[in-house]
Amino acid sequence: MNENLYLLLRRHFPDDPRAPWLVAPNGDTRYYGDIDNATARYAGALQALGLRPGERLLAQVDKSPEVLLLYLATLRLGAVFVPLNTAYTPAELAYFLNDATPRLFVARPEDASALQESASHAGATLLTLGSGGEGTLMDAVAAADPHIPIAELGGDDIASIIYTSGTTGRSKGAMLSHDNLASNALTLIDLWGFVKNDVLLHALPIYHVHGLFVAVHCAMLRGIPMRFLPRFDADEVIRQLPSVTVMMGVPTFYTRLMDTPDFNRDRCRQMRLFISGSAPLLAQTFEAFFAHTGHRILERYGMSEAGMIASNPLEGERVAGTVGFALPGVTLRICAAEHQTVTAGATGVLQMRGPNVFRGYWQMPEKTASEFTDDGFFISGDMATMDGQGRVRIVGREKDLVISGGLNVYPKEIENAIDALEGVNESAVIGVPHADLGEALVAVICPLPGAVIDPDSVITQLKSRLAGFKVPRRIFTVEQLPRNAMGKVQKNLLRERYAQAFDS
Ligand code: MCA
Ligand code: AMP
Repeated sequence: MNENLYLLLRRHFPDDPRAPWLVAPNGDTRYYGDIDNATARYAGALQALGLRPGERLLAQVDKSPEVLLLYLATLRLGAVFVPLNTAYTPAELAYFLNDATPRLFVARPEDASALQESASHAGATLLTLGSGGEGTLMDAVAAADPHIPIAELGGDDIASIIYTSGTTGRSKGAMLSHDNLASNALTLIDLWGFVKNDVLLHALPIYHVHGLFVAVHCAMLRGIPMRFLPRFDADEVIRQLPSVTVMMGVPTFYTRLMDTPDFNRDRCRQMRLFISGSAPLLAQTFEAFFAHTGHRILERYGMSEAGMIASNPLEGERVAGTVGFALPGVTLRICAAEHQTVTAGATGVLQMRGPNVFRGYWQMPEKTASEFTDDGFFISGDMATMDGQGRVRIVGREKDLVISGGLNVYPKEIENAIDALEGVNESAVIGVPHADLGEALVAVICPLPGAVIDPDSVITQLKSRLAGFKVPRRIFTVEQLPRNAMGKVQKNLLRERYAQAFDS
């Protein structure tokens, strides 16, 4: 049987070709009945440009319906879709191009000249796609042969590589198979009770598992429309709420909505479900949202390496501060050192096994092996507890990771960039509480003797190298970083010292 995910999605398209698929804020609508012809043409273009099964297509493009067609066409061809955060700078892009070695690289038209050299160096053909559907990709699509067969694939074939940052400062590409994506989405449409008359509000970026796979696959497997916003904008979301039934978001979406005057119970009257994930949802946000709207946000837990892993129930109690139970088919356990399972309620590292768990890191077999136990469980790096009923609470992270507005930042990468600046002896980057973003970055810099650090200049220099969300929002200078007896920087002390950095 051909296990190409595109075929699974296509089997669930509504019978009515005029069933809406994507509806833009201005009402422009794309229809389910047009997807198959459009993606056939895109696939014809990609093949003519040299893309073969198993080869990578790297895309750093603004959110638009065309990007979803590009993704679906890549699946059709059996090639591997590699989406990248649009905030990455050309310097960061060079790394991804050299690591993924894509056959094709699709960039925004305005970025093309800055990226051409890196693309050529990596052996990739550069194409452009603008948010209005303009660019050289579309010229190729217009001229394409639309009669390309759908690639015959097994479930283990790789559909996508999602880059996640790493503790060493080097990003790793998590390889997700057609079966990983299909099994997770099939589970979620039942678990979250998607029905034919649902409408999904889509305000997430489409370069992560959350916005691209969880949201889009759930909608397409039920054949329902998505209100497709270019980005999260609280006013636009509030305007759309009366015409949708389900929204997926990161906690920042919910705090921003509550900070907006027009957001009230009446706007949410016909909502069936608000889902939150990618970062911890504070119990106070959960309670405030309930008081504000009468809705209990359904919190779930996921990772790029495993899609959705645990979820609060649709029916039954949604408990603030917990992420609910393992998804059907997923086995979770909490382990202490040497992978011994701890007793119910005790804290340890969350490990998982199931059809959702990825096929390894792209070209990093040793790293992959070190993140799995001998009996095949993936070690998440999240600290958690599980009660006697199997309800999971994420209580911390073993990995040195900050999650800001739902985006992951590994401090090591930022420290490396700061340490390379003139006058810096060493630095430590931490995440501290931030009302809007959950956590925000603070850099504590120890200058070289006699050097003076200008925080504004540090920020300006970092912005030219790193994506904006990775640039610390506050910079402090100290004479010495606190260290323990082993010489390790005591970040817990720094987090305490700067805990109020963003209190207004
Ligand atoms: C933007 N900025 C940020 C962030 N986003 N700073 C810190 N953290 C952020 N998340 C900075 C920009 O660099 C810019 O800085 C300024 O904020 C304004 O940028 P803008 O693009 O206008 O920001 P925004 O529209 O307000 O975006 C905030 C956001 C967005 C809506 C929270 O970041 C977002 O949509 N986050 C969701 C991410 C997501 O989908 N995560 C899922 C991955 P300056 O002004 O200095 O230039 S995790 C995942 O997939 C797993 C599987 C899971 O469990 O879901
Ligand atoms: P990413 O690498 O971007 O896929 O992010 C995955 C990480 O996000 C997980 O390992 C967790 O640390 C975090 N995460 C996702 N969902 C939640 C949640 N509901 N509560 C707490 N942390 C979460």
